[in-house]
Amino acid sequence: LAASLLAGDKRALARAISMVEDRLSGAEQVIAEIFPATGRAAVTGITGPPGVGKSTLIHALIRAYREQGRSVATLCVDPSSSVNHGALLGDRVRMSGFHNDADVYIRSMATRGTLGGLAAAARSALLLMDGAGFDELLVETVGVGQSELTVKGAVDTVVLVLMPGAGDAIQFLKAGVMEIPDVIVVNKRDRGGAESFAAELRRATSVASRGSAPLPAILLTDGIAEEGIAELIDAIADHRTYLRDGALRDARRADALSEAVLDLALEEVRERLLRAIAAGGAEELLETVHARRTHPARAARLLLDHALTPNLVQAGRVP
Ligand SMILES: Nc1nc2c(ncn2[C@@H]2O[C@H](COP(=O)(O)OP(=O)(O)O)[C@@H](O)[C@H]2O)c(=O)[nH]1
Ligand SMILES: [Mg+2]
Repeated sequence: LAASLLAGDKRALARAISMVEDRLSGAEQVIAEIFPATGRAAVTGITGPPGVGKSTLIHALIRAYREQGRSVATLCVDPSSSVNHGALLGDRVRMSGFHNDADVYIRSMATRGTLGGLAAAARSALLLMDGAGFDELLVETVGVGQSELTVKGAVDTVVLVLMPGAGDAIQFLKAGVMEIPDVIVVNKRDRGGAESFAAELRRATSVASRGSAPLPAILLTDGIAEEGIAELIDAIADHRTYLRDGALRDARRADALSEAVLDLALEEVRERLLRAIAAGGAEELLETVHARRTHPARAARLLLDHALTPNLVQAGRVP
């Protein structure tokens, strides 16, 4: 499977992503084999509230990148809906124009268990797309504020999509609740009020400056008429140049990988603890806490030691 995936086989890619989603045991082995070949794709996150036109813009971006001869894989991560939810289905229909293009791959991913679990699955899916040799990876995530940043670390360039009247976003930006994105798109400019909204955004982002980083480019688009798309592609390219010239891209990616390792380790610790507790390994210890002979912080440390000690497994206390 890994060999087919590395050769660019989209069916192998689809299967590997499903394995990741379903947490099948072979998934880790596939990732292990393709991981050395990753790190080549340029990754752009397209984020923003529901209904602003993210999917529509991604559709236009795919077409524009294909005109440049670049292959494109997109991942739509929606923590709020199941796979059968209308929004995702709508995405599929809207994007089906690329069905016969071997250099386009489109995938949706909905909630599985925890948000952390979804973020981990999304990160793995991006690695797999990268390994399959796609030049451009576009990740659609939903939300404003902090909730949308689940895969931020795995993304080189963050594009925030808004539409005129989305005043919440301006408040979030001003208050520093939301990190300032690399590019801001005011979509649905055909609806009016887009220029004044963009001006407000310009003020908000210059107030909430972020050190030496340049202010985000602010662009107006019409996703349906596909207007402003070339400018958006240019703004993304400019941000890439900025990252490359400052050697920031590799530093960011290194940070993201470190973070991924830490996240996975935390998840593993959590799972081992829960398994140890489920296996009854903590009962006696907890009884001593109930009897107030062991205080909670000490019990927690003991539990952690037990859960992380492999010979407990050998002793048959943890399955
Ligand atoms: N008037 C107008 N409608 C748009 C524009 N872009 C997208 N839409 C419509 O807005 C709705 C939501 O678009 P969608 O791409 O699904 O938004 P998403 O939830 O952010 O992915 C759809 O009905 C689109 O046809 C635009 O530039 N102008
Ligand atoms: Mg969408």
